[in-house]
Amino acid sequence: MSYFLEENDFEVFNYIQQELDRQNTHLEMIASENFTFPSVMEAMGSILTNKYAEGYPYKRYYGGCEFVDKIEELAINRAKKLFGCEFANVQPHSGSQANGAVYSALLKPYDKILGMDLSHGGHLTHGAKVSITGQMYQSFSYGVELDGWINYDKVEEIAKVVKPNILVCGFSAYSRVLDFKRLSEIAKNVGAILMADIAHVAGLVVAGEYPNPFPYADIVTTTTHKTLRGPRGGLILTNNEEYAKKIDKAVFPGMQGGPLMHVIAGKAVGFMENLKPTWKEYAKAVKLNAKTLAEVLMQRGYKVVSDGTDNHLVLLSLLDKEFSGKDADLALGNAGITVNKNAVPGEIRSPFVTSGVRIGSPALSARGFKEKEFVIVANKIADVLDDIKNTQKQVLIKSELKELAIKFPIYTKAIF
Ligand code: DSN
Repeated sequence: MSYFLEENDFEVFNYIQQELDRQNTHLEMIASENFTFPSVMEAMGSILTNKYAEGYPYKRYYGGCEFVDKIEELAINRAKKLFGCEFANVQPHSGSQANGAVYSALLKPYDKILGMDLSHGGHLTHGAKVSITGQMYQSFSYGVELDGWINYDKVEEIAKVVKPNILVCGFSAYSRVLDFKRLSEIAKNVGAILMADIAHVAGLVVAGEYPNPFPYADIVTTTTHKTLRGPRGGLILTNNEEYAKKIDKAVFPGMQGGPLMHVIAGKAVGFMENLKPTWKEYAKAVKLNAKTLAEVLMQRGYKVVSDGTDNHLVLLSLLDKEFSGKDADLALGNAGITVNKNAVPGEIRSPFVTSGVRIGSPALSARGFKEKEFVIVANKIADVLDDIKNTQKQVLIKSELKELAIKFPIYTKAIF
């Protein structure tokens, strides 16, 4: 009997090979995506997927956990070292699960969440009405000003009226630094817990390239696959022992059953990469490349929300254009540049259409693109948008960018 995918299920194998080709030859600029390390994929593709380990290290409901206990312990210790905190739960299957577990640990149904509005750059799990977090709890939101910046005085005014149990800060589409100190003062003044969801910027935080929400935030959540470049998954951190105990219970047995031990091993391996001195170079490049992208786009006459970026993403506003975010997303896709349409401050179109695109630097930085290449890419983006109906130009740019992409190979094989 053959164990290999190619011989056992050619259909799936074949699509994975096509996806390998897509990842190698297109320019991946979705701000929340990245290319993880082959060592992380090796751990994720390992026999650890076979093991049930409900519970926590050395307190399991199953036998045979002596080695997975060590692996989870490594992941926890590395996470604590990276973020400089006392407690870590590495079991959430995703960022949404992590946020849901924090709420279920610390809130009663109909308690109040105050988070950033989804259409202003927040996340579904920050209390959006279409999410369970906006249905099970009373949710309220703050946003950004028309210039794209958060006005903390306004956040404070809203917090004073709402009196939330949890104030959530963090974002999916905000290109500036958050003032965690000010947010913690606002939270304290209204008796709220401050939860910072740093999914987008965690990889910059651990490199010292973005402020660490500790010691200001009571709880920090993140995904492990965005700027952190680890496996797809979630993580919860705190310095508060009482919260930590409640959070552990909320993750298991509250929300999840068996932890994904192969992913937890991937998290441990990813955290090891984040602890290396070379990680700082990567994080610096991510920021510099995003800044370069914003500058070139502005020089080419495009409106960048907040007139620049302090992190890994650029939010391009197309409010002054006749075409939408959806049109831009499609045209750039045709030219081999993968981005996503995104709402912008002062949005006039539906969430399915929008007037903006979100463009990120993490994945191209992971394959070694530097400022020089980002200047080329930013100009190609402007070339496509300047002449958005010209599909022939898009085909030509796609082949030029493919030439550029293959000079920076990322993976030689798809299956590890
Ligand atoms: N889907 C993620 C993003 O693109 O930002 C958030 O979960």
